[in-house]
Amino acid sequence: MATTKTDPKLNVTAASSKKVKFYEGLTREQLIQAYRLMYTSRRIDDREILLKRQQKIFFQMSGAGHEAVGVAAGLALRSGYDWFYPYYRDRALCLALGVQPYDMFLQGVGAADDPSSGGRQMPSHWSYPSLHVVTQSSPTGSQILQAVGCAEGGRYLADHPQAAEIPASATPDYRRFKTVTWQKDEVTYVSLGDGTSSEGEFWEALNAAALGKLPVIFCVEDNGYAISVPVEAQTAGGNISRLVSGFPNFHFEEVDGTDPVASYGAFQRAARHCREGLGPALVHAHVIRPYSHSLSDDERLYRPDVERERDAQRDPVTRTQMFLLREGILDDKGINRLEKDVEAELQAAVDRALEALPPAPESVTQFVYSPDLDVTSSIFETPPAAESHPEGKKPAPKTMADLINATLRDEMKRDERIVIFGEDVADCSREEYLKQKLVKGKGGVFKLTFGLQSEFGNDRVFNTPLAEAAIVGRATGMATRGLKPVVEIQFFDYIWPAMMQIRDELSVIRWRSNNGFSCPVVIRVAIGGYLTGGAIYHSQCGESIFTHIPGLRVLFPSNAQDAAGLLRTAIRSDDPVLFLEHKRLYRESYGRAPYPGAEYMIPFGKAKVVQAGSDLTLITYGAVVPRALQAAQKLEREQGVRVELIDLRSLNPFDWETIAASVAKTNRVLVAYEDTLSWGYGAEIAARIADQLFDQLDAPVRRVAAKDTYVAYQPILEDAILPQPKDLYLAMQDLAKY
Ligand SMILES: Cc1ncc(C[n+]2csc(CCOP(=O)(O)OP(=O)(O)O)c2C)c(N)n1
Ligand SMILES: [Mg+2]
Repeated sequence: MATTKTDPKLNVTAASSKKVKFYEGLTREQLIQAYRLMYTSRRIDDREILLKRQQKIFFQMSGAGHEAVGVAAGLALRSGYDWFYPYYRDRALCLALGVQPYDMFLQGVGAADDPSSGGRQMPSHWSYPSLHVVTQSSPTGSQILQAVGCAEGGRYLADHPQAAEIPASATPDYRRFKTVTWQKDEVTYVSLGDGTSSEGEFWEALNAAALGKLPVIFCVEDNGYAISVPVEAQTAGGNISRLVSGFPNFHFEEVDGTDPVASYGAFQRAARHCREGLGPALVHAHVIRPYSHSLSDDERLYRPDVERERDAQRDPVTRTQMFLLREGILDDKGINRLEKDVEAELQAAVDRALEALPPAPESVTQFVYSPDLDVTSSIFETPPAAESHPEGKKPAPKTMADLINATLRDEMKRDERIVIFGEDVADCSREEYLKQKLVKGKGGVFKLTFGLQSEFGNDRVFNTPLAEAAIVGRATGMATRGLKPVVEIQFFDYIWPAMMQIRDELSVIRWRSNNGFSCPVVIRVAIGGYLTGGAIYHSQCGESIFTHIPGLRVLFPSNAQDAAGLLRTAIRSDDPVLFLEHKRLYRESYGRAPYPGAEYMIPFGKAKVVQAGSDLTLITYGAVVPRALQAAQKLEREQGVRVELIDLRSLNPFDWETIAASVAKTNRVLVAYEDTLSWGYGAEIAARIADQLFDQLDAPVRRVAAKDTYVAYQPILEDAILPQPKDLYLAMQDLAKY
């Protein structure tokens, strides 16, 4: 661990002392260029503020006060080589990396040609694929874990270069649509504000980066405020450097971020530490915020003039100008010429941007999902392999758990970009125990990943810290680089810390970057109840919360063969997938099957008609399928009512055609699901049927689901809460009477 501290009160004039005459290695030309970029950045902010007041743009977020540290990072790191997760105040960094002012104004006007998002995101939400600037969002801090994953992805590719290859003969999969690049000594930069350092994801990211000795530079741009909250009310002790100093493997810098020369030195040292493979670095840059938080904020409400004037004395733009004059690098005339040049450039850029065309309204649903690989297409429809029984003996059918494990194994053999991680998914983190055959290995609390670490090594299958946001956030960063993380969330009940990453990042990255980036992660989750003692926190469903998210595919198989076929399609697809595995079905005797082979796939959005019938349609999925079958068979036996049972198995997309065809035949529908009744998944299905198939109905659309409460521990209560075959039987009997 190394720490370099530059006094934040350091006056830039100190740079004229003999010792730092080399300006930390920056040439006079580079210093002039740095000033030009800083000045440009500030003037873009001023221009935008004017345009906002004239209602020609719709939002403004300034980078004022953060120019020096941004330019320093941009000069110390390599555009299109290193990777960047900048936050909204990093305008100067983006300019230093090569973004043009015109591109920034295109963002402001929301133009179709805005390279960051095509008018989908606010300005200052940077995304420039060719420069390796990865699409940013508005939640402060959700970029940090992804940066860690990005660095992990780069390291993995450097260690497995053949993973980047796309086998010519392969059935199409996501790899065809990803250009994968990496550098052995690349660095990932990520920045955040002082306030954002309070987010839990920041600490999860520091921990993961330190554990993995990953080449990430965390830059905390500390302007002393998070909107109106001052740093001493935000950070215990008022200084983030002090709090993070215990993390091992880090190089720390605390620097005056209004001084471009000192900041450049800090970034040079930080980058060297990372490039040499010694671990991550954190640059804590003290900056200022000369304008209010945003145009919606008036800082005079909580900051007195005296404090604002004190800040103004450290303004990086004026200080750098003074520095150039004092050092004799530019004279008054030179400064004037440079500033006039910039003004003319910006005027031309604004004029052009104001002429730019807006995006077409018809384009709004473009890039919610992959435009290249349609998961519902027949490419993903392959037959199960023919069974061969050399000794004439049929092998015992396998459980869902067995087939998921076998599918993961075969896909890992086929595609070296697949990495598996999560809590307890490895066989044994202390690998030497496995090597010495002292232990057999665990492979997941439900043993779904058993044997994979032993077979594929611990850089492809590994345990993570107990941090769900980190699991999904790191996976998202890796997938952005072209890997295929297949991660596990141990229990659906504990997916919630990852919700920000799933809802605001994973699912929306393709859309918000206008197809500039994508991250087709598979998240496997053990879900559901009927466990006899599972109680509130090991029985939850809640799939509709995820089917409500555009951009996320949601699957919920009810039997072993479907699980294998759908998981394979999920892994090969180009979209993020939530793969829900019902715990109760893992080892159930219902739905066992022989392994359908290493190429067996089922397209998404195709339901399975479990049994055909003419009197009533029962639509369900997951663990309700065997219960529904039981109820339907009893109803036919006892009352001669023939039920068509549809197992949706794919919840988003879902198979409307099969539903509509069945309802046209039976004219009666029951929708059943294990989740709580109100606002559940079946509510949408029922509403669509009522809306679009009204003419076909002879009876009301009915639902059977869990009571609107929590799943209790005591089995008598659990039975009363979750839908039982008896409930399904009674509802169907009632509908059949219409
Ligand atoms: C997760 C999240 N919570 C709240 C907000 C609203 N918000 C936007 S910026 C901000 C303050 C951020 O302060 P800081 O991290 O210090 O960055 P600064 O704006 O000062 O550079 C807040 C609370 C948000 N965008 N995201
Ligand atoms: Mg701040």
